[in-house]
Amino acid sequence: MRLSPDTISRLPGGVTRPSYDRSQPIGIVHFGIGAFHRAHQAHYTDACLEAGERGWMIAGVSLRSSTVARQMNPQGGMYTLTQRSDEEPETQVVGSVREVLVADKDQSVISDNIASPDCHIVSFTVTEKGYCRAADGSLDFDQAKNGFYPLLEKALARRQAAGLPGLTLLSCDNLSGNGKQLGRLMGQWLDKHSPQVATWFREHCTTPDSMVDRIVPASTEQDLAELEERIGLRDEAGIFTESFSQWTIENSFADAHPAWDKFGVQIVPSVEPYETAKLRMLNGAHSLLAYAGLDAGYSFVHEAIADPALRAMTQRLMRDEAAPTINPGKGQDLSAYADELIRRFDNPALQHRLIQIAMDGSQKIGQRWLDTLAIQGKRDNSCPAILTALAHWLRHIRGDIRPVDDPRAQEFENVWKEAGIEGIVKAMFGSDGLLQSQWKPSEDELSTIKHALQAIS
Ligand code: CS2
Repeated sequence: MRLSPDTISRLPGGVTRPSYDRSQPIGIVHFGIGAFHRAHQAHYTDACLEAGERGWMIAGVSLRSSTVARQMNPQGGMYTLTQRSDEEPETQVVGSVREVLVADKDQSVISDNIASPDCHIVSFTVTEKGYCRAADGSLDFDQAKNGFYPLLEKALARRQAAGLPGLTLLSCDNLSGNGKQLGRLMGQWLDKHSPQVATWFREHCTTPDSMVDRIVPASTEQDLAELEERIGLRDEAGIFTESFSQWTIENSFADAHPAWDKFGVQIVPSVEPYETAKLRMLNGAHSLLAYAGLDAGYSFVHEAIADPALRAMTQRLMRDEAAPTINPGKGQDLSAYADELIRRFDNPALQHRLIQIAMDGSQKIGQRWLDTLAIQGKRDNSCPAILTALAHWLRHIRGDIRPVDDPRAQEFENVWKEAGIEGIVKAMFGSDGLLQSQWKPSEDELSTIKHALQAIS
């Protein structure tokens, strides 16, 4: 029997469930309703609703597939969230999502929701590639026409015409200056397609930066079967995560927002120090563990981090290479942060797959590794852990070892074929290389990567 509003009364007592009215207005439209959103923003919003706030139900939007809609809509938008640690798993039902809409077939409902006076926030977890940036960081209009941009343009135009307040567009993706990037890219889209809306957008809407953090492995059939065994109902949309959760948002809202801050969310003048620490230390370490860990034959983060050589390399990346590039905010202790990250990576109950982290490397390594290299390079400091990690990434994208899930996979495979092991490092990172960034590698750095690559090939 499936989890749904009609069946939740059958759940065992230990599983908490929403007691609020779920027919109240939709205040948030969320693009990219994957596992991360459900473990994070929707969970904080559920806590606000449970505490008696009204008007913050979420309409989720899937941009690419109808899978999540098929999982959640028959359950009335409900799903369970299970926290896994070394203690008994803790499961609760989250009720803040009303329904899941699919971009290409529910366009008018999505637009109605955003254009409604009840809506105050449009949020995003569309992953790095969902912002449709060209290699130089500007908007790639060709890609963007299949993303959220045209939908949002139409809905914003309706708000403008109706004289409604602007919206907070809240990016919750792992990009540096995620809000600033969203504002810039959305502005570029509107300048080209609706200059009048562009002016209104810049005057009335805001795009706060935010740092989001919670490790959320993709759920497996085994997870769902065990859950069903434990709670007596089948939940096709069940999410499994760690107990840790963090959200820091720049205090720049266009309009009302849920009192997320009552549930641990920090609303601060600038997110930058938290965001850079998270991207360069947590995500930077994750990507290193992914590529080097897969090459060492591991499947999960907790296995890779238990390997003494990989553990030492991870510590070096976080403490010696990334941390010195971060200006800590008030009360931010980067060494304690690194300790905590290692503890989180060690959690065997999470079963976080390295291959999940390895995907979309072309979109990730800029803010995770190359920014650190750029800053350390200017100081004449070398970063052996990141350079070794780059060698593992290059090996990964060769395309003949394991499947490469990356929007640029084909391009990379072709370059590998042309350049071979002798030329690949320069073809990727040299002055005319495919991956242009702030980091201008020295000859020494290029040859360190090449030697590391030869050693693992
Ligand atoms: C991971 C992140 O898949 C990845 O690239 O590094 O999803 C990571 O688990 C989250 O950012 C943690 O907050």
